[in-house]
Amino acid sequence: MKLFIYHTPELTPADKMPACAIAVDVLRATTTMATALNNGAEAVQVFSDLDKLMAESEKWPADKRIRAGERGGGKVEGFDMGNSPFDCTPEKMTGKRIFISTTNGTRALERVQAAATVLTAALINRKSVVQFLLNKRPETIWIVGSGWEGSYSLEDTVCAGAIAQSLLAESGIPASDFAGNDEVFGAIALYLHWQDRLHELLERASHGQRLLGLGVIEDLKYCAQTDTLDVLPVQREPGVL
Ligand code: 3SL
Repeated sequence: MKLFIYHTPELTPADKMPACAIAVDVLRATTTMATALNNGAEAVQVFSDLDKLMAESEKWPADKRIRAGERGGGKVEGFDMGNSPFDCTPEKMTGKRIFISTTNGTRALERVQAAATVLTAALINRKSVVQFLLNKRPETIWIVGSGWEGSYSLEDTVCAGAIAQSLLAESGIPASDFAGNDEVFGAIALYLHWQDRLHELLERASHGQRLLGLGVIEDLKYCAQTDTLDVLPVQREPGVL
């Protein structure tokens, strides 16, 4: 196993794909997706384009679908929900297909959806992702942060570091063989420094600040929890987890 971390979709190599790609958007898309699947959603279908989402979801029975749309942190008008994990209750999710489009997270997933195996990860399901990787041992793994409109984000890098640190410790692979790029060491160092204060880190992060400014407070606490859900979002067909 060799791990590469890319901070944004724009920084991922355009001319190749790894054996396994993991899209991360801790605030909040991949946290919301993990919660939706954990709470009984039949599938999560991901779109970067809102019009395509509308057209595809129209083909699905109305009582079996939920349209989730977020732009700039807010809910898109006319959608059933925005991008809060607190909207993903078992009552709302059970048996439903979630058609979702968010500003950055869904773009990151689309960027790597041609990889042989595609997962999404957040802090809340870090352990399930690490366990899957330890069992499957893909030759190359990319963790791709969503960032914010092309810029680096602390929360995605700390999650990449949390995965990397655990995988490195449990795989027994020497660090020099395990790390495919310098970003791996940087992400592990960030995680080790903040591991006991992840909520504080998320509050300091620029997107955390943006969400707090919108009055989104509890979501940050929820997204900062580690290893709380035993759920593994795996792509079963392009764009569908
Ligand atoms: O950028 C995204 O994909 C979202 O997760 C942003 S938000 O947390 O819903 O504002």
